[in-house]
Amino acid sequence: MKKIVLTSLFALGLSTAVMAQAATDFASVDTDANGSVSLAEAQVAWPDLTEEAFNAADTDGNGELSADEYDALAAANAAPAQ
Ligand SMILES: [Ca+2]
Ligand SMILES: [Ca+2]
Repeated sequence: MKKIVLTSLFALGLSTAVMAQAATDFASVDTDANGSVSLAEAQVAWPDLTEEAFNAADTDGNGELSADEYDALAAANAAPAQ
């Protein structure tokens, strides 16, 4: 499942668009500190993040990203260009 998510994120071209973003660790992005990252919170750190990509990263479909879900999204976006 994770590989499918990462592949879809790369397919959306996010990996290169947000390489220069700073402060993208989970605690910084979770600005209301409720333990999950909403789409709005994620888009502060990742302005080019689409709702489609967010939903793809939200593997349990609860509308917010857990730390694990967010880490997978961040790892996909932060991965070195191939
Ligand atoms: Ca939050
Ligand atoms: Ca979730």
